[in-house]
Amino acid sequence: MSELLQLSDEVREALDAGLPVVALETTLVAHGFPAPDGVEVGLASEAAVRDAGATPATVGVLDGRIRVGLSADELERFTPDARKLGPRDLAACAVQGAVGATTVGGTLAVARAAGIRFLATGGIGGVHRGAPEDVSADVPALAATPTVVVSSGIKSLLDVPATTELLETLGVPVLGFRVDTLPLFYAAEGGPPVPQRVESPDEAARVARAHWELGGAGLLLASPPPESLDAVELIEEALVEAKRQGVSGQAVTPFVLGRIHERSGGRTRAVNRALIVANARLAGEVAVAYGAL
Ligand code: PSU
Ligand code: MN
Repeated sequence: MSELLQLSDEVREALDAGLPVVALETTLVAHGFPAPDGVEVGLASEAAVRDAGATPATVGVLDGRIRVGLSADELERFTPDARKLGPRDLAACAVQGAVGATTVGGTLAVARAAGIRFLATGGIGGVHRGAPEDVSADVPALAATPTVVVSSGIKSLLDVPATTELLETLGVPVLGFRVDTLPLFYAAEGGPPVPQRVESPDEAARVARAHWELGGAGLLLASPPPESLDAVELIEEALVEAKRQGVSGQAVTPFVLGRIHERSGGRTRAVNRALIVANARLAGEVAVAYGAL
């Protein structure tokens, strides 16, 4: 394992000392934004984790190793031609020496191997609209990994009600951060009610600790975007376009995000960036609070 998994010195020292560490993914660096914006979003997320007093551990596959903690130069290598890696794709990518950007699911698999308990993203994957057989590996990975995932809910281009039902089935707690309804990625309002609400990073950390004491695994901490945008029509248009062009599977999310970023004149991109950075900060705060329990 030590050959395959390579932790940066900073991440290794933080983990060894029991200091707070937050895992960050690289799919949104490579595929979530038009290049080269993703790298800037990745760096801003790392800075937000540091601001909160935690150590960022950005995950990706480079040169045959699964890397945890990347330099700015290394982050630049996550270009749109990088592979998109769910949990099942990690091994082949490493063995084949390709550049691989990890999704939330892929990052969770690595976080578990490295012993990291906090992760931040924009919105998690889930059940695709009109394609109930296409369920993001983010969901089972969350159900299997003792980690707090901070996101602005489920990406609203998906079937949000079906995904929340699935999270319940799988025993994944969904905590609304100072909200009673699930944020809808770009939009703060309009989602289904959350089963539980928490008021502070400390409360979220205490719920996570109790859940883990009971043998539970992943928790979703859902935080509304700092600026809210109603993108319902744009999303519907982009989904129709994806279907018309025969886009399916792993390609749907990047296609739809790209399309709506373009169509909104960059407004969805700005909101997406802001919520990702805010979630990174909150994940850092929860990690710090957990360390202080
Ligand atoms: N959040 C964003 N932008 C993204 C993603 C999340 O704001 O691009 C990525 C994450 O890597 C997530 C992935 O794991 O989208 C889900 O893709 P899919 O639905 O194809 O599993
Ligand atoms: Mn999928």
